[in-house]
Amino acid sequence: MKTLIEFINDTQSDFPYATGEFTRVLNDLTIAAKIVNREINKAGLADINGYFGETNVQGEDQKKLDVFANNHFIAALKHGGMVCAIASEENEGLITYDNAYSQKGKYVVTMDPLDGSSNIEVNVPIGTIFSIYRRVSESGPGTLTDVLQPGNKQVAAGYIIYGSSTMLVYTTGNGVNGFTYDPSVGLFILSHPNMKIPENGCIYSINEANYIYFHKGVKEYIAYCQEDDPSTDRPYTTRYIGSLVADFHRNLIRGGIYIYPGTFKNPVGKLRLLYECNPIAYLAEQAGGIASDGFRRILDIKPTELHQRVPFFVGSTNMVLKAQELMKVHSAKEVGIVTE
Ligand code: AHM
Ligand code: MG
Repeated sequence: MKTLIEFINDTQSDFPYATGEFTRVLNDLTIAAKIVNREINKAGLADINGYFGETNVQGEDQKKLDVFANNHFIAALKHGGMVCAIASEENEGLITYDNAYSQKGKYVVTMDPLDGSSNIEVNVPIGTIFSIYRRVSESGPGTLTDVLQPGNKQVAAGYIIYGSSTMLVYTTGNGVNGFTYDPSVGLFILSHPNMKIPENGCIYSINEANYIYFHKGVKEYIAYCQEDDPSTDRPYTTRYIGSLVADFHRNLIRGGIYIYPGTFKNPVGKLRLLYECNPIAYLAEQAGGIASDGFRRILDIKPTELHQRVPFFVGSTNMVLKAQELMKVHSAKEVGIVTE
């Protein structure tokens, strides 16, 4: 059995960024993840324990779990002192620090502290998604330029899935490895070494309720998935949890495609580039898959805003390529995507 810390130590020489500081960032993220995991497991007790916006017996306000998660990830990273700025889904602006110690941090983190949080009350898997970048500014508090880097500059990315078991899946640009949390000893144990997404898959994941708003290319891809062709295992099967981490995790293991496309109503879709699509895209590529907005590689998009949204097609290489081929019935411009 190899623990996460042993694994990081063993693989330090494999990648250039694994200084003690970088390891500390990863470690800080796992500390927060353990606390969030403990809290999520108690979510079913919400009503009797007075969570979610109630006041507890000490007179403290009980935060919603997504706020709770956000606070704990920010606190852990701040305490670690290796990160000079954080961009979080829960915060409109960039989070920076006043103290000189944290301002020295070489890294910036973008994160969605609790993705799919609308699924908490129904016991469906949810997740934390994160990216780590090297800062580009020289000194002082982190800046927007530090976090508005294209995904191809990520030093590491990963997610924690709080599911039937809790797992950390991450990459530092040298493949993808998965660690299952053993709560009895409080350790993440390497359980899924060198994860690879099958080149072909049979699962497509998309919220088909939005079908009437989809562009022709997306509709044609759905029709393709539903055609009868036993030689290519079609019709495929549809699975959609509505938790990106959980949908991606399943497709990573079994093979499949996840799509959150742009629509007539929302040309840029729903998912956020910095802390949802970029980290998942990096993991997908590192596992042998691909990720695009239907036209371009996600990791090459130059972000202009913290909470920028982007259409998202990610998963098994041949499935995403097929979807991209069918998307060509329209140009990117025609479906409202600005490519410069
Ligand atoms: P959130 O960040 O508000 O939780 O939204 C992101 C989630 C993804 O996890 C999920 O894949 C998607 O939104 C589901 O959206 P929809 O309900 O429109 O299908
Ligand atoms: Mg989210």
